[in-house]
Amino acid sequence: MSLTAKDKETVKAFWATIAPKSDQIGADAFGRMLTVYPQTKTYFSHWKDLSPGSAPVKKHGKTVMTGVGEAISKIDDLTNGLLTLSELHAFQLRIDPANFKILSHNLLVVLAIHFPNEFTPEVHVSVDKFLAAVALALSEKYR
Ligand code: HNI
Repeated sequence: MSLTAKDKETVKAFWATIAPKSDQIGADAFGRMLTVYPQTKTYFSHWKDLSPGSAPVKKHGKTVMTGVGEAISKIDDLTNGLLTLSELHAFQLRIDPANFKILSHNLLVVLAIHFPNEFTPEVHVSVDKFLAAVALALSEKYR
């Protein structure tokens, strides 16, 4: 299930298209994850307001999208490229890696809502593969 050259090209082109709305997409996806999968809220219990659209949710949504953008720049070697981020999530934050899939799912949903015309089945499959590869790379340090 590795990314083909065509997948990489598709992901990069799509990400360039969504770039102007990146912050909003991050915030919506992250806020949606906390609402639809409330078990994910345990990691953020130290925040005052976990409701969709709140200041910390917006801020962290932006942070996550920065991470995804970084992953795109390292798309040819995600395991090494995301090593530091994997260590952080595994050893410091102790995030159950099942949550990476949950966030990916929410990102796909929000991308489809914001870009119904651009989010074709072809884009969907490549972005899904890419996010699965990112989740795998982030899980690397758990072994
Ligand atoms: Ni995640 C912090 C990227 C999934 C919980 N996360 C970060 C940071 C980045 C990041 C970047 C900031 C790092 C730093 O400060 O150096 N996270 C990503 C990416 C994904 C992801 C790219 C998946 C695509 N993180 C998740 C998931 C959870 C998660 C699924 C939990 C459900 N992340 C956290 C927490 C922090 C965090 C918790 C620290 C937040 C804080 O309090 O500042």
